[in-house]
Amino acid sequence: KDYIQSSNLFKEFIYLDEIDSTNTYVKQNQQHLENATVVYTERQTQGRGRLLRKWVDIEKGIKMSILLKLILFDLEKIVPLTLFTGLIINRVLRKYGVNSFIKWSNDIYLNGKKVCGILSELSGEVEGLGSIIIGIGINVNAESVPEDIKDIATTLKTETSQDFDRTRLIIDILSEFERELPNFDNYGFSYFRDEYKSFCLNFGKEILINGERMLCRDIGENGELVCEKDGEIIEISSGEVLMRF
Ligand code: BT5
Repeated sequence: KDYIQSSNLFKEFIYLDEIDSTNTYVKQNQQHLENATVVYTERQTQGRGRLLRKWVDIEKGIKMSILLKLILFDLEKIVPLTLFTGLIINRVLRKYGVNSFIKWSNDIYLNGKKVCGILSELSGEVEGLGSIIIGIGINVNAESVPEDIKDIATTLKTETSQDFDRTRLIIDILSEFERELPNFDNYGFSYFRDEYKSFCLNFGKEILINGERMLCRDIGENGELVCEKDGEIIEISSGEVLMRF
């Protein structure tokens, strides 16, 4: 509350005990919500990932969505905003001493397992009148994750044996996001590219995109994945991982 009151950007924080999905909630209620409203829930019954995938609800975590009305941005900058968000979360976790990395485009990994996912959704048709909803799910203080995802997912607690103050973590993420947003707005993703690259797990590795195997060579100026396949360079835009309502 104190942070929200002193923040220039984030002024509204909505706490829900339980909801289907904070992204869905924001989408359905956005006409009545202020720019930069943060919606947080303790439990999601139908948490969503990208491309109709599910986000499994894990207790004592962070599940929240940020609504940004697009008046501030043009669409070209919106696309890498998700990468920016991942970078901010990775930076904050590292300040806590967590040895986290980014998996392109916007997953945070710890010891080879996913600890955070981000779902950005654009809504509205006309440029400048739409909005972006950035959904953030972080597995924080749970001792374990459900059996069916235990090979791919983990929690901060499991990996570090530490308990995290979730309020502090949320404040740190929102503050860092707010502090760096002007740089993102002025200079775009390229301002953060070196930092992103230094923590990106995909370099020099083979990755599977739409069933095709490619070698990841670089991260481009706008956050695109620069890949090589059969000697040919292919650029994959993070836009392809964005979803539209
Ligand atoms: C994501 O999708 O990683 C985006 C997750 C966004 C979740 C937040 S929570 C608040 C807001 N409200 C929502 O409804 N969603 C957002 P994707 O890259 O498609 O990854 C989904 C995949 O991650 C699944 O298919 C599983 O393999 C794995 N997964 C599911 N739940 C997980 C969890 N809790 N922790 C780690 N991995 C998980």
